[in-house]
Amino acid sequence: MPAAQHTKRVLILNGPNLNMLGVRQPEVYGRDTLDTIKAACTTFATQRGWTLDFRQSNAEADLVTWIQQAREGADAVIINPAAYTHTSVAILDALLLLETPVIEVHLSNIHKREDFRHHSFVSRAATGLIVGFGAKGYLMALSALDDATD
Ligand code: DHK
Repeated sequence: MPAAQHTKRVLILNGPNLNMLGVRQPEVYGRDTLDTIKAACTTFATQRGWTLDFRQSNAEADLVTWIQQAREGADAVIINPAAYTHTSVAILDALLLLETPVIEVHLSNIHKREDFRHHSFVSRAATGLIVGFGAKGYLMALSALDDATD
């Protein structure tokens, strides 16, 4: 008998200032709001029968706690750590606890920007990265999970 399959649970985490998308440097981050991105991701996930938990926090501690909880509560994590990408060993260490796929997303192409944005602590824990495609990057990350383990 095939093993019982459970619904894929995807956690999408967003770091500081991403709650300001739409008004925040639209020439860099685009005009989509986080709510619009959440709606598009929810539609994508629902079509596949996945559950989606989409969160944002300006606090590093929230992100670390949510990542720790994902050990039990999620089958895949998509994360845009925003500015914490370039500073947070704590978020890296939390992500290293996970055995699930981890996809790092950035709206902007961080390698085309200031030098301090070129380094990501988080990438050491990432299965893959999607950068520079704006809001579409979130859907590209979800799409990458289509083929990942159920
Ligand atoms: C978002 C941020 O807030 C910046 O601090 C990062 C990232 C880039 C993004 O492109 O999504 O440097």
